[in-house]
Amino acid sequence: MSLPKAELHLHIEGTLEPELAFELAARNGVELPYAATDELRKAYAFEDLQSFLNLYYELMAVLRTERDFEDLANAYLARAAAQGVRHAEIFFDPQAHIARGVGMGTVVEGLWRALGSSVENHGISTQLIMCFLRDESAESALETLEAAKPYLDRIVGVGLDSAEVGHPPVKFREVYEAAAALGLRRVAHAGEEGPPSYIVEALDVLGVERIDHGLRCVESPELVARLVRDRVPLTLCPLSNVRLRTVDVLGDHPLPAMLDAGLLCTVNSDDPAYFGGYAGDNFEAVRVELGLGEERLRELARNSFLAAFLEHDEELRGR
Ligand code: ES4
Ligand code: ZN
Repeated sequence: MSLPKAELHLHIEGTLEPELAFELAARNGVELPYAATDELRKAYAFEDLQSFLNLYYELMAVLRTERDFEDLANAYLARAAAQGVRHAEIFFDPQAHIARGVGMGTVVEGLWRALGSSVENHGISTQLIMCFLRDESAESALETLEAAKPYLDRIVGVGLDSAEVGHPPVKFREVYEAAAALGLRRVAHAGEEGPPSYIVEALDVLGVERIDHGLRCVESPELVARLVRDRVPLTLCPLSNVRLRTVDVLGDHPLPAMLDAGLLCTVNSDDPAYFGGYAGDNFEAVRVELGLGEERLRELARNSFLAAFLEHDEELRGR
């Protein structure tokens, strides 16, 4: 579906399609424990967030050079453009690369080779959001922010991702304070698998402007009322929720009720190579499976520009 939209919840490493993974493995002499793309695709039957993350981190081994990150980003941007994405705020996970000996500079410079010319080449404006891995230590997050200092002109904000349960937002208070002092915008995954209290904590302790996922807010009427009152955007990822079994089937997704409640919802693809679709595919899926009409789909597209870290004139051009 090609309704113009902004994508606000997209992990660039989660756009690694099996074909590109094998191409990069061959180029870099990296052995993958799968014979071919169809065997790899069979590994995409996930039980929960952790079972997905295991494969997501394993496949990153093929990303080694600036050119790899450039190719990865260009492949995403081409697919996103074909599905109506006009603006993309792109997450990346530097700690997952640094741990493999691939430095911050390789990742950011490589991504920038694609993002720097994305408006001309793909018709998509872009921003980068650097995520901290919440299952790593608070000290590691602080070191990562330090390593990013030479590249802050290319990074709009910070986020928090990876295994949620047992790693509450409060663990990252200090690094979020430091990020805010550097002028960085703040978002965090919360309420994907974790409880509604993690959403409250992300708002109160980390000072985030948007909640990534936020799905489990529906368990707390008090929290829903607050999110509605304060117009806090939620970056929902419907196909991701089905694949990671947060909801049983898409027809059970609370998105329609969340819109009816007045929540500022957006629809995004999360890790599209793993979860069965890009931004337009997510819009199409909620249209078909949740029976959302034209008005609701336009509202979701409008919300995506309202919730973006865009200047107002860019926002108007994006519509
Ligand atoms: C992620 Cl779906 C999801 N949740 C948390 N962390 C992530 N990293 C990449 N995809
Ligand atoms: Zn995510």
